[in-house]
Amino acid sequence: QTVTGKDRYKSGVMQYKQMGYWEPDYEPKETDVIACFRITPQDGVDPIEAAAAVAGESSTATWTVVWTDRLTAAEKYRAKAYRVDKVPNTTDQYFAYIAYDLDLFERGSIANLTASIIGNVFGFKPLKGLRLEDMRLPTAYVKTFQGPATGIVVERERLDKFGRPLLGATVKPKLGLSGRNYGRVVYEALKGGLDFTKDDENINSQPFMDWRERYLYCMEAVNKAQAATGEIKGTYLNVTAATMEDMYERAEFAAELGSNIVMIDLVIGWTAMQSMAKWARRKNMILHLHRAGHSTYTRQKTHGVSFRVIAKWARLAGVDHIHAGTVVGKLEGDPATTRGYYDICRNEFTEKRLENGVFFDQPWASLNKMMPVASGGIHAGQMHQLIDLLGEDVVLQFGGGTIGHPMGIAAGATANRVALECMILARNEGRDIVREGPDILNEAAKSCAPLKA
Ligand code: CAP
Ligand code: MG
Repeated sequence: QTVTGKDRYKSGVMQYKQMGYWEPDYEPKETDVIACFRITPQDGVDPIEAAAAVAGESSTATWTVVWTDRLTAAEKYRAKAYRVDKVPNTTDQYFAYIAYDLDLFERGSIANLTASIIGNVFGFKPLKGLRLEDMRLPTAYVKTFQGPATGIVVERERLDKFGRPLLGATVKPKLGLSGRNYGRVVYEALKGGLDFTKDDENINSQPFMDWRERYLYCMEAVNKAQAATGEIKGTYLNVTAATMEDMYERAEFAAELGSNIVMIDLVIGWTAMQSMAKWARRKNMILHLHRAGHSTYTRQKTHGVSFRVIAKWARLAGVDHIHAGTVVGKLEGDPATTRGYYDICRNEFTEKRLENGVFFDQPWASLNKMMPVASGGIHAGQMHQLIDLLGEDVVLQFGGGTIGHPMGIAAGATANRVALECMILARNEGRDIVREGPDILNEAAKSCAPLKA
């Protein structure tokens, strides 16, 4: 059905199909970027016309034919909507597949990719909702990015920690501690058995604690904890700031103090993230990404951008760590979808698996792997579930689950470390940790008062 007359006016001008943005016979090329959108057209709008409109507005088109099209290789540059499927069990949603020629994109720039793919189309009148579900980024395009500077393998080598998840904690309360008290939390948590501590998403340089003061006390704590335990430790110093100049200044100071890791928030934007990734590569620094803000576009299931796409962009952009969900914690996430996110972070080649929400085979062309970070409302009592669901290459981060321990911060860290070690041991002995998990924890708690508490 085509939209005509006043309906056509109501839903915006719709002639994208006619302009050539719908090509049902198109066979995507190996080098095409492909996007899968979930489209919910306005009532009465033809889903195919809606898909063509998304293809048009995310590539070359405006609302009408322009003379200057004739001065370009318009046929090549037009994105092609080539497939529209009804979403099962819905009445008004469709998956639209759109192919983009590689030459539509600048090499190695997420800002450029996103300005096309999510630049205009999400406010389009003919659509009630639009969600970018997944993208296939071809090898030729992946090769134009640096990817994570450190990656999982080298991170483990630098830390000299293998065969188990890494353990971390976000310092709490999020805001209000002085530098000195903040440093105490870091020391206690690291000495108690954690590998990392971490600044929270919203700690930068507030009146109660200047960033320099925080870095100095934190690195003193890291050094003391390393000396006390003989293990390599780290603390993610958040360098998020108002300007790139400030971020570089903070990151340089962190490097001068000998930090092995710095942290940024997703809210700084893709260009800032890529700049920091470039810096981290030069400095041999691990770069931790806190996905602060992501739920504003990932949470709604009929509008926005899925986290699997954010994770893909982040791997291209070159962060080493990325928050990717816990399944069992306080924040939204189901096992199947979360598995898809983890596969995007950690696989050499991410296979299409619709049951995990992954729509395409995704080659990574030897880009390093990102370490997923599980954080948000988790604690030692869930250790068996966390290891079962998330595997070994992950940072398990217990903020409240360390600093809220009844016997204190170091005890909280010890409880987490003992829970982790006993569970890995049991798994390596071939025990069924899902079924026996609580028993395994209780056994270990007999000789570990903090875990018992
Ligand atoms: C966790 C946390 C993290 C969230 C981020 C918080 O604290 O510090 O920011 O985990 O979510 O502020 O809630 P707790 P995600 O460990 O005390 O819960 O990892 O999903 O991006
Ligand atoms: Mg937080």
